[in-house]
Amino acid sequence: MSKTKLNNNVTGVKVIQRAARIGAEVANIKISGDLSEETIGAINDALLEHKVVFFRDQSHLDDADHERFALRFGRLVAHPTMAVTKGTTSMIELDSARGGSRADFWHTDVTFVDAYPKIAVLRGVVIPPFGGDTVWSNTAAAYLWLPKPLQRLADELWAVHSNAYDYTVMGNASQADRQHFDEIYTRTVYETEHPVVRVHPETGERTLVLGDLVRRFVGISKYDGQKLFDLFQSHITAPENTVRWNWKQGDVVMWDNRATQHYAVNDYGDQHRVVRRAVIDGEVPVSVEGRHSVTRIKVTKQAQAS
Ligand SMILES: O=C(O)CCC(=O)C(=O)O
Ligand SMILES: [Fe+2]
Repeated sequence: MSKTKLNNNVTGVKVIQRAARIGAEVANIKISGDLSEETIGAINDALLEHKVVFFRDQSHLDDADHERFALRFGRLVAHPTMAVTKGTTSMIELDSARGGSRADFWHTDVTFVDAYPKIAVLRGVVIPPFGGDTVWSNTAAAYLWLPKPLQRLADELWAVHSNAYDYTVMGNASQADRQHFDEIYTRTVYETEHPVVRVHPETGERTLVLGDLVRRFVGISKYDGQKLFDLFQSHITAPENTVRWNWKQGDVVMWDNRATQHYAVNDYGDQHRVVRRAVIDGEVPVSVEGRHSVTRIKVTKQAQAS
């Protein structure tokens, strides 16, 4: 049964749960950079509890308003390799008309670096009449619902995440997508080791850190690693562990990037779809034993060539 919390007395904000394990709509709110501390606090609480929050009808926002709102949750950071959207200080644009802009694979954003973003704020700029939903999964619930022996196994594992293009994963990628990955997305190649289980710095929950940027597990053969990856990833992406959002133009969606993965469904054909994203600086993950993630490799291609 869907739970609707009473309006928050101070802020008037209403939180409407969308699925049992993840996702809530935040209603009765007009997003801006000038919201009160109480309202920002109420949004942050809803985000920590539900992992992804949805705001309808925010068409009044331009890029500057979007960044000012995001700034209320921390420091804005540019993507390590992708170009900043013109006129913004840090945003990226994903435009379906350009190669490499359909994020149709399960991932947490930017896990190829150590302190990957803690929060992302995504705005629907051009939304097609059908298709183009996004799905989010709860990586804290995925851990919580694992049987104890599998939790203990995950606690001990570490994985290497990289932005290096894996041609075996995206066999049907277009020429434009491949070129985009080679020339822009992997202009600097990173490899970072993260614990498969990180302790969430605000909630203390244990969350699984996996997704399609994982290249291998530390100290485990490729073949065994693939089976382990499939095992844990299947718990993360199980339908009951997800929520799916049908975008309308002007929607804003915020997710806790420390406790979720997402997948942009590529079912809108040649229709035009544009979303813009601001992200907030994150913390270096810490394992259940208190060890921190480490970046092992950072190589810029221009530097290699010269
Ligand atoms: O296009 C979308 O809905 C999501 C794209 C994505 O992966 C992101 O913004 O991080
Ligand atoms: Fe993403």
